[in-house]
Formats: sequence, C-alpha cells, structure tokens
Amino acid sequence: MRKRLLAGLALAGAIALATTGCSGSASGSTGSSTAGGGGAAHKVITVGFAQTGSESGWRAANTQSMKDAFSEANGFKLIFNAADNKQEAQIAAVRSFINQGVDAIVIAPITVDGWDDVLKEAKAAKIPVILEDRTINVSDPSLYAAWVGDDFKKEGQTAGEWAKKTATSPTNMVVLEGTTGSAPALDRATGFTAGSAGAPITTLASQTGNFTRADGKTVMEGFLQKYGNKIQMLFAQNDDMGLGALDAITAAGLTPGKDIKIVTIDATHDGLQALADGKFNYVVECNPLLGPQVSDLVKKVVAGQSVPKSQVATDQSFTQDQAKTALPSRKY
Ligand code: GZL
Repeated sequence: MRKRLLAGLALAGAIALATTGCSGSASGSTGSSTAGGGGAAHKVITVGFAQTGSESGWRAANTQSMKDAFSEANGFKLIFNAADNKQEAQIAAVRSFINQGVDAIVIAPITVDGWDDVLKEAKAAKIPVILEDRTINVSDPSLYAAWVGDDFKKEGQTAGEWAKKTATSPTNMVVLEGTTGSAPALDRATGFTAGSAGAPITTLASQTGNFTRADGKTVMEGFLQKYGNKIQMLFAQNDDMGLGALDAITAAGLTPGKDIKIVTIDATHDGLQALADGKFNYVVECNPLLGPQVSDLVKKVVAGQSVPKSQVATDQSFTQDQAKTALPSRKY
C-alpha cells in the first residue's frame, strides 16, 4: 500500500527551533573535524541537498534559507544541486551524493512518485534522507527519516474558502496548476475543491503553468483567447504563475483584481506587492524559510536521535489591506 505523508497529522503551530551541538556521523566518516564552541572538536556534517531548481520566488527564498542554515559556521559542508525541475536529474544528483558518501541527504522532491529505488540505495549505503518542502509516495516510509514543510491541502482549502465567499453569484474560473505530479499541485487542488464545495463556481479550464511566471503568462493567454471576458476568477497555485498571468490579463484589455478576481498561494514579496496594489485579491502563505528546522533535523538524525516523522510550518493568509501592513516586515 502506498503511504503518503499526511502533513495534516503533523504538529500544528510553529516549529520548536531547538538547536543541538554537532556530533559524529551515524553513517561513517566523511569530512574533517573542526573546533566548535568551547574548543571541543566537532565533526563537520557533509550534506547533499537536491533542490528542485529555481522556478519561482518561493524557491529562491527556500534555497537561501537552506544555504544559510547549512553553513560552515553551523558545522556543515553543503553540496548543493538544483535539478532544473527535472525529476531524472534530481534522482541522479541523489545517486551522486550516495557515491560521494555524504553524511546525510536532503531532498525537495519535484514530484511525489519515482523515489523508491534511489531511497533504497541510500538506505543500503546507511545514509539518512530528510525531505523538505514537498512530500512523496513511498512503499516504505522508513526510506526517509523525516519531512519538514507546509500543509498544501490546508493552503488550497483556505484559497477555496475565500473563493466560495467571493462567488456570490455564478462564477467562471480558470486554474493555473503547479508542476504536474508535485505534492503542492495535487494537494492544493484537493484542498481548494474541499474549501469551495457548494460554491456556484464553474471551472472553465485548468492547466499546469509549472510554477513559473513565463508559463503562467502563456497558459493564461490561451485561456483568454478561448474564454475572453467570460473568465471572472483565477486560482493560481503559486504567486509566480499569477504574476505572469497579470501581463496576459492586461494585454487582453481586462483589469486584474476587478474583471478577474485572483487568488494565489506563496505570499512572496512580489505576490504581496501585487495584492497590495489591488491586482491580486487574496494570497495564502506557504512559508519557505525551512532551513533552520531542516538543519536541526539533520544534526539529530546524524547523531542517531529520534525525530518527529513530520513537522509542519505555520502559514497565514492575506487580504489587500493586510498585505499593505505586512509588506515592510516580510523576510522574503
Ligand atoms: C511549495 C513549493 C512550491 C511553491 C512554488 O512548498 O513546493 O514550489 O508554491 C514552488 O512557488 O515553485
């Protein structure tokens, strides 16, 4: 039976950011030792991080958070790979980390499927795997030690509840989906359906924009060519596709935020700016600043300590007025 990590079962609320001292690797020795605080020798933990790519503003913030957390000063040697959103490249990167004999592997898995074989190879090499951001389908959950990320179903449900509240009369909607087969695309769609249940919303079209601005614009141009001003609402599964769609909407002579109500997910700076400017109508947050929690997990797992199987980041949502208030203090 394929098990999917149920993010919703995980801890609610903010994540305790306990830090632990460095310690020896449970997976054999790699890297050198350095004197840590107080003169005690601390073994450097070598970590291979397989990132999806650089597809969105959210991804840039997530990558920076991970690089900041897995610094030499924090006791790590980071080997970073961005797979350009190609699953086969990401799996090849994980195999390379195994061959290099790293102490731990962190993966932000592009899609939910296709992970069993390479995770079995990591297990055979006694290299622990931690998932960050997206979840996966695996035949055996022991193939990874833990996952840290956001509750995508809840994000989708929050967006769907806003859409239901907004659609006070029959409403035609189009959807820009995230990367096909990715956990956020699948779960946000499920959540949106649940949150908007019973609303007079008709989905005219739903297509992937691969979480990028460029594809969001291109797909929205196609929607507008086919449906024009029949479109009254856009659900973009991330800010970047929504931002790309803005160009297409204005080019079609329509006013975003008014002719077409727009709800997106991520709450990046540019997304909240579009919201504050009245071009978006509602934005649901998906916190990308996961680096501290993931590095804490890696230290504990490498030290052989038990850790929670899943940790869920805290997300909020924003109206146009709330975006204006929040923008000055946003970290990404
Ligand atoms: C969500 C993350 C998604 C973001 C997109 O945790 O995996 O991928 O919503 C990003 O912006 O590309």
